[in-house]
Amino acid sequence: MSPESSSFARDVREALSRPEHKQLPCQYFYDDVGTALFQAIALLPEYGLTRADMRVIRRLAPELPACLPAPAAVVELGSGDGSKTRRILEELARRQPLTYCPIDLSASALAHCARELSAVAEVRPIEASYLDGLRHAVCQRRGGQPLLVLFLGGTIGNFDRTAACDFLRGVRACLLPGDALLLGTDLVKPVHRMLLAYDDPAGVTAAFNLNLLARINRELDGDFVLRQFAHEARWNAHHRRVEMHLRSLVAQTAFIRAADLECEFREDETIWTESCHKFDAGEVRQMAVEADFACAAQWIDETWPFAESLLLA
Ligand code: AVJ
Repeated sequence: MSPESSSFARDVREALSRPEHKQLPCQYFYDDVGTALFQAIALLPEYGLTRADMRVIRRLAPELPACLPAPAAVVELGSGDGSKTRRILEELARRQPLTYCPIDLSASALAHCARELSAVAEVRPIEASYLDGLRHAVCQRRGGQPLLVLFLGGTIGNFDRTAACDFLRGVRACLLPGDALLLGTDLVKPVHRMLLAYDDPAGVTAAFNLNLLARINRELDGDFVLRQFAHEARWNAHHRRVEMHLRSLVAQTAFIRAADLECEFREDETIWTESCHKFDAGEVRQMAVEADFACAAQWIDETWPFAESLLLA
């Protein structure tokens, strides 16, 4: 077994054998099939998030150089979508040559990103988790030159609110005054709009969610019968998040050989697969201050409320 699939096996085992709510970590959505399904989600009329982020970035990119000390390096948490990042790099590269360090656990995502952006910046991919990768990138800093960290796309919404604050503090602890973080967050909108975005009528999000079980079958020799699970999106008003679940339609047992796990499900029991927290713009500024950043600017899309916030260390 590759080291990658053995940590997958370990996490699946831990997550599916807990006595409380079964919960799978959402980072495992993104194998090749899951990545392709997410790209399809981003094209759905019901899922406006990715297009809103692109619009916001198109607007902010030309304004960005005037908002911060000229960074010599841009570090992206997640290898990102080439087109959003390109906008930003192009504007910053007018002032001085740039190093671009995408951080991702997926080597193939990093390779794709390097191909897309090597014409705009010197690409130095870092295969690591976000904070480990960021620490590594910070060590490469040349002669006190400032860094800009990108965390786009609203991925921070996958963390619980306290974990999101802790994460921002973790990022801040790696940075020096003069460094900056550009942070994307999806904003609260009418509930029916949010639910439709995570339960589209064509069933693309359902396929994305179910692919997690398909991936366990493929990589960990599991025997989940996918037709006996249903995709479900719920709005949790207390936590202001959309939760994705997989509901077991019958009482059943699944075997996952490579995780050495026999997993029982009651009828209607769910596996909680993702949380997508929604914010309001003031709350993001507040979180920034709590993590010892100053919010220098915020750009918001009006059609699909989504914010990019520029936070200065
Ligand atoms: C990539 C984490 C921003 O939370 O909206 C899309 C992932 N999940 N549809 C999100 C996702 C279901 C997405 N992020």
